[in-house]
Amino acid sequence: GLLLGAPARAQGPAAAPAAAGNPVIKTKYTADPAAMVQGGTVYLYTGHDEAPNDQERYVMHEWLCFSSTDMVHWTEHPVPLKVSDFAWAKDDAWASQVIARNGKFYWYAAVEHGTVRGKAIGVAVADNPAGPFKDARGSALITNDMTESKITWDDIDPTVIVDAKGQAYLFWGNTNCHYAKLKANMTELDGPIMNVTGLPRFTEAPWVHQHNGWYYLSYATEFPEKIAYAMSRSVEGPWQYKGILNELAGNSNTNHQAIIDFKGKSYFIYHNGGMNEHGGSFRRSVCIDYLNYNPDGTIKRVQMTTE
Ligand code: FUB
Repeated sequence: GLLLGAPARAQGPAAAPAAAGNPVIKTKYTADPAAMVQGGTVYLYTGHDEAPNDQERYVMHEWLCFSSTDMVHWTEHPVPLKVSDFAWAKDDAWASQVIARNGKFYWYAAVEHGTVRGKAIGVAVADNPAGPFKDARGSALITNDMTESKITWDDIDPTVIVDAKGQAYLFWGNTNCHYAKLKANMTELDGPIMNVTGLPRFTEAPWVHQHNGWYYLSYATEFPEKIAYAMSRSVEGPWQYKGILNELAGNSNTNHQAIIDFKGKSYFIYHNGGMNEHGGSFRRSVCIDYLNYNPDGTIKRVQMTTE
């Protein structure tokens, strides 16, 4: 969590306590964070773990959006996107990411396809970061074809970036990490689907970001999951593996990260299963810690905190 010095001073009997400390969202179980900076505001997008306390399975029907100007106090917005907003999808609001382009906001999200067996990736669009979002295509952008992998959940966990030349790329995958160019309209692929090589023990959850002239591809490795990362001068690689970024996320088999710079600091946003006695792999919670780069661009291991 973020050590902020003195807690906010109570302003009277009705004042709420300061909202600092991990997990950052305490009112709901949240998972698979993605974050986007727009001016002086950070938008945090998450899945919503709705599994009853006695059920050990994913129950996820919608995504959530929170915003903050200080990374400590978060305001929840009305539910901006649900599985049912994709008419072709049937369930499973899994991991996602939102990006700004040409004055609009594009949300890439993994769901269970309604008619094609397996997971698929859709894209929704909005005029505002908090939505409301609507399906931008009326069909999946990526659909499982079962040719490359026998698993039905290999087309998950989209991450999106526009590189320094203005070319947009979508990365995604489980077991194999895929990528493809996006057209300028952000709703169609532009060319073939490629595989990223050089990512040892890739499980899922790629996140691609840029910092000081480097591209970073962080991802969940092994299972239970740690987060590892690779660096490259080009978003098309070659990627050089740089090691583990953070350790197992307490009490959750999965870990899933977003990395941003905001107001001069860098942040590692992830989830664990530590909110309360019911927390775990299917009732996860988003946490935030500082991320620190070394002068050569490599990243120090994240120190997970409870504050
Ligand atoms: O939340 C469902 C799935 O679990 C995500 O898509 C994976 O990244 C893992 O966190």
